[in-house]
Amino acid sequence: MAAGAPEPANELVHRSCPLCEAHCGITVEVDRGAQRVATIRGDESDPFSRGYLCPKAYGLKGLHEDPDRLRRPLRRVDGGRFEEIGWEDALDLVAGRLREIRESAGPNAIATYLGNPNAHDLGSALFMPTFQRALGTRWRFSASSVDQLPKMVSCCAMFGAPLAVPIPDVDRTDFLLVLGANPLASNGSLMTAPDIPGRLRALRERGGRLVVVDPRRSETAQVADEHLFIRPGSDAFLLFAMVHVLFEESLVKLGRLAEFTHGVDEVERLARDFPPEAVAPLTGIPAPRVRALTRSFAAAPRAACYGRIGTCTQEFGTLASWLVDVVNTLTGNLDREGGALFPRPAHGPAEDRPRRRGKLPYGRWHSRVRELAEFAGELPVAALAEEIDTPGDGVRALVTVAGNPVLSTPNGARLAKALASLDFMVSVDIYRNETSRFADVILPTTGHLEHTNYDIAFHQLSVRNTTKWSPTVFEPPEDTKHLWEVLLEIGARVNGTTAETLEEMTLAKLLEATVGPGTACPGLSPEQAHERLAPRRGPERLLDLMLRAGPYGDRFEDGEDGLSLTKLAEAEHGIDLGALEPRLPDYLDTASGGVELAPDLLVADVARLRASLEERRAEGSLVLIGRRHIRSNNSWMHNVHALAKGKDRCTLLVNPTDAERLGLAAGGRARVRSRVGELVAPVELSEDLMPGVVSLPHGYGHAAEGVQLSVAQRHQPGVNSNLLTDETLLDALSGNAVLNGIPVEIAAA
Ligand SMILES: Nc1nc2c(c(=O)[nH]1)N[C@H]1C(S)=C(S)[C@@H](COP(=O)(O)OP(=O)(O)OC[C@H]3O[C@@H](n4cnc5c(=O)[nH]c(N)nc54)[C@H](O)[C@@H]3O)O[C@H]1N2
Ligand SMILES: Nc1nc2c(c(=O)[nH]1)N[C@H]1C(S)=C(S)[C@@H](COP(=O)(O)OP(=O)(O)OC[C@H]3O[C@@H](n4cnc5c(=O)[nH]c(N)nc54)[C@H](O)[C@@H]3O)O[C@H]1N2
Ligand code: SF4
Ligand SMILES: [Mo]
Repeated sequence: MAAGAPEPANELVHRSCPLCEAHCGITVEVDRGAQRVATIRGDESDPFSRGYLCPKAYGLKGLHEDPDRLRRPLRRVDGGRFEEIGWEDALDLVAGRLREIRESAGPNAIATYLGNPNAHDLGSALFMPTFQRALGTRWRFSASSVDQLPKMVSCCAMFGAPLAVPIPDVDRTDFLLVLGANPLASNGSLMTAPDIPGRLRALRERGGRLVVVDPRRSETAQVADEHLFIRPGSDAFLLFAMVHVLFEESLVKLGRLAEFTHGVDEVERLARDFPPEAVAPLTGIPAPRVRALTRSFAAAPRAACYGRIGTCTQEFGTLASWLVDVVNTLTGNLDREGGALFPRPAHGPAEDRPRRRGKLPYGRWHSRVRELAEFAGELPVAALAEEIDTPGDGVRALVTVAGNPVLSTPNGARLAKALASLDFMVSVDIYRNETSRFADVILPTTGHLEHTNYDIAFHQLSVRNTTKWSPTVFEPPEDTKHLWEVLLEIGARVNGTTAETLEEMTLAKLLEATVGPGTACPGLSPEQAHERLAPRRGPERLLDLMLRAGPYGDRFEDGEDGLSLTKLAEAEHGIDLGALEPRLPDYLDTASGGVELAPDLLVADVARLRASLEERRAEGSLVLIGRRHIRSNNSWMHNVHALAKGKDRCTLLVNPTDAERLGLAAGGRARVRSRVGELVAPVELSEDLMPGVVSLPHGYGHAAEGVQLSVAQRHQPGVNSNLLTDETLLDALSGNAVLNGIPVEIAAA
């Protein structure tokens, strides 16, 4: 600020926006007198987001002030009414019921479901494993299996860890091939990149090429050099055809990757069955265009292939996710500047960590009813309802944490019915919504501006290495609890111990892995490190340890200028740690130590794809896909007036040709029916949809009884698209739900 300028009346707090993966830097201007948010701006000094914001950031003010947002625990009393109760009573009630059920029916009678906001909350990320262990159940579900689970499976098999996801280097690539993602609306996923519009503009301004493969001419497709319509669910065919062309036309050039990549010959053999000409009837993309696309991708000096939600939430999600990285590897773009690389986040792990080199954490146990395989300790959420409503030793109690599965998982109607039949349910949630209305107890946690945060998951998935600390904006009000505190309180009470004991256990486990002989801090004992971390507590203490033992850390050496939480917090706009750099083969944690281009699990699944190729399923049937809107965030920002106002967004988009055939008119209403359910939605005509494909966004359907979302109910109630998605349609390998490409029948209503 210039000398002599008046002091700002309001205080400025710099932190990151917790709403989506981009985690843009925001500057919250606080009116301390009124204890209100005066305004929220993009932080121009944030080295990563450089002032960029989308409209949702401003919604944080409305979220903070929302009178419908819960501040006190609620207990359901007769007639479906809820009444406030004190924290002690609420926690005792929850723990008492969970203990009873565990004692009478075993730990697996309790299930957990974790929603998306857990990935945005440091306290949850660090203490959730302790909480899950305290409950002792194997029946763990999360939003992962309606999202990126296929990518986690393929990356774990290829690179050795579920989060070893190669990230497209958008800032330096010459060719970005996007399948099934619409970052102009979503702001990027498994590709943390604030200001996607600016970054894509820069790509094209430097002469780079953007190609989008999508059944809808999405906002991203509209700014691309080329858009290819694809039949939903057929990306694995397209990608295999590209691999076929790479081999057939001798375009494979692994470069330095050849030294540590296994299975290239196996991939060549598999791809023989998928020439572009054979797959064209399934994808709807003519063979010459596939050949041209492959040649130009291979010829680009630096190229990145990137697939997201559309390529995961489909029948061959794991194969498609794998093939994205196969294309990157075969063209030498894996782990290369301008290709797809592995970030090096400040919280670690450090390069000198011990490796696991273990077996794939897949199929070690199975769900009861359909025998679906576990992955990394979780079961597919498409099985949750049947695990409750199928007689036998099923799930009797459910703990949801920041999730709304009634609106976000397939066959929401069946799940709602199942939830109503549980012996006990607790929702750790800030709203009484479509899911938590079934809970016996709702435990709200502090608001997003009332706790510190660190974007631990998204620093791991960034297009650039950066690090940023988010301080609290408002002190939490009396008698409120942070999410991590609620988790530890429940876990402790269920096991007759204290939250503090569980916290110390969590720390001890992390200390064991980060300090002492064989670690990045060999000269320090866990006891010494424990002392050095005082007086910090909670997530902050764990994060300080991770940062200090991490790749840029001070390693607890005095006088070193490495990172610690103190140093990070002083850098209030965040710290730039530089562009992504090659990390292979060192980074890999596969059993062989190399890149597994043809892992057994994926190779075995190719038979299923081949069979489907032969079937040549009936064309002409209508299929449903989803979409996202920049002002919406899954199911839960719909109660903020600034975002919810405006025209109806929950419309069924229909191509005019289909509309005419079906007798639908713009502004009219359509009855949409699938195997599992039906709904009525307003019709919007759109040339942007591939004929034969209709689109309805997810996360709506707020009109249900018992829901306390008054703004959403008034402005954008919408309908629940997951009344149509089918819990029996899965990517058979990962168990991830198919949410795109649902067969539907449509008629005028
Ligand atoms: N048809 C279809 N379905 C989909 C998708 C799709 O594309 N199409 N997308 C899928 C994807 S990618 C995802 S991630 C899932 C999301 O699925 P979910 O995670 O189940 O749903 P969200 O809508 O994110 O709900 C978040 C919940 O957390 C609560 N919440 C928000 N912040 C906090 C907090 O700080 N503390 C607490 N305690 N609670 C909080 C909200 O009130 C809300 O109840 O939906 C999936 N469902
Ligand atoms: N504004 C906003 N931002 C969000 C969210 C939100 O709800 N709203 N949700 C956040 C979450 S949890 C996530 S996971 C990310 C998701 O981020 P994205 O993956 O970018 O999600 P979408 O915008 O749904 O884009 C998916 C695209 O896939 C296309 N598609 C559907 N089926 C197929 C198919 O079979 N093949 C191909 N090639 N394409 C297909 C759809 O038409 C759509 O354009 O967004 C995050 N950001
Ligand atoms: S893109 Fe929007 S919602 Fe996402 S972090 Fe940035 S401001 Fe928040
Ligand atoms: Mo997601």
